[in-house]
Amino acid sequence: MRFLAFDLGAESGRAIVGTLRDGRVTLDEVYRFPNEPVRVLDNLYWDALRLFHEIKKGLLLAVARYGRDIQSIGIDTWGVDFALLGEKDILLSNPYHYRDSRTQGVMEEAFKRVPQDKIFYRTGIQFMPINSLYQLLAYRLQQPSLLAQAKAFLMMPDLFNFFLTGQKASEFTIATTTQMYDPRSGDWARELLTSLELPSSILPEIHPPGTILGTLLPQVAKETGAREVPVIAPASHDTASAVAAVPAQMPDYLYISSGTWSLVGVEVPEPVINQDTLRLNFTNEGGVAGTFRLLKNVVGLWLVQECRRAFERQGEILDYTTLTQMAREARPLVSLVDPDHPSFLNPEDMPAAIQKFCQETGQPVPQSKGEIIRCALESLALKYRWVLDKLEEILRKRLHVIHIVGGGTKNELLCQFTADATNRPVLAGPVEATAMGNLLIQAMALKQVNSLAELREIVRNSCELKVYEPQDTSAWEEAYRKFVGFL
Ligand code: LFR
Repeated sequence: MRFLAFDLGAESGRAIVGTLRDGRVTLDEVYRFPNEPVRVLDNLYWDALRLFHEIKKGLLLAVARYGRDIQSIGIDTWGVDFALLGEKDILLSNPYHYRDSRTQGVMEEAFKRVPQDKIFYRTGIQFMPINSLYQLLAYRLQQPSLLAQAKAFLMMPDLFNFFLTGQKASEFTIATTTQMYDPRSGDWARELLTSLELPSSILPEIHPPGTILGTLLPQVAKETGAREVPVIAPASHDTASAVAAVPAQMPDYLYISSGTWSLVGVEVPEPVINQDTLRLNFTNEGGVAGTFRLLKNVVGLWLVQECRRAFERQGEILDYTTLTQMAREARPLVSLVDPDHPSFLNPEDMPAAIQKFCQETGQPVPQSKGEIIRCALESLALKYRWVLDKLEEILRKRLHVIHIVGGGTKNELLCQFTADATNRPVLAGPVEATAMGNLLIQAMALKQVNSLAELREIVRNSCELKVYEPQDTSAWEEAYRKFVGFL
């Protein structure tokens, strides 16, 4: 059977056809398109209509290659961002990018009205200024008349599903990223929203991952040559689809979904909402098959992506392989940064921000490109170690092995650093975990896969895992002691 997945990340989107046969899934990327945010005056937006256009183009190309074989379509995207629709379902604005600066200070405004711990005990979600809750509050504080016109709130994948099917619905995993969902009641946290004077009437009904949302609208089918196939909500949050496809066989593992962000955590049967997770700012996002994802957002390869863009602006176009090679040749463990320091969220010049952090903390300032990238990669690995330590503390058990999935598995230096910094073996792969999860959850909805365990078995049968054993751990232990001083 064949399924079509759209996986939209903060840098690019892809249309991938997956074929499930004899307990294995094979992937064919039929289309890849850039997802470039657009800065207009002081704000940063997603180009939602362009993205929908690209989705239709991907559909057209998938149909051109596979014809009537495609059984269903599923979309996943990054979390937290949303669109507001007004009368006659028009977009009231281009959806804002989560790195837009208008949410600065909004979280603190929210705490004045509802205490921070109350928000956490209601939602179980970590505090990040990018959360939809604070983005929606920013609308109320800064553009109240626009918010008053809103008839519907749709998270990004929900928006595209609406454009494809005409059905307004929300999917559970993406809904949890808002910090507006109450995992205990299984509904939007309406009381919390009311306390913040936010309308909950605009929120659509929430469906579990693997729900058939509707069928492709006739006009979209006509435009693309597709059949009127079902549109299925996979785990609509990209990280949830990726975690579903972690090829783990044994319990007690840590996963890292590695891309622009590194999402570092464990799968749990229910949210862990207590003093520890509040104090350490961990999150409980929704997962597949009744699970939750207890994790932490670590600023991931964003650091390297932004350094690369800065070098490009200085006239040097370097690919990731070259940059990583330069880092490999630099001296180890000289200077370290906290990757999640607010100064790295969206700096104008990432290498300069890294240098500034080192200078202000009295460390040698990395000078060459290799030194800067090495500092970023080592600091990421040490942050993973910190998250691992804290999770073991919260769960009161040892996590024996680390699974890294996603695009970041291609960075072998970072995989090795992760093994070294954590003193745990690392199993890397698959690189396409998100697409695999998306496709196989569609297969689950169509009764071709029976359980999450079977889904993971299919992933294991469909990819090679690369093993990294820890080396040179004493130097990393020493570096870790220094690193935690910067947090
Ligand atoms: C990863 C991701 C993270 C989310 C961040 C922002 O692509 O979805 O899980 O916290 O993007 O939406």
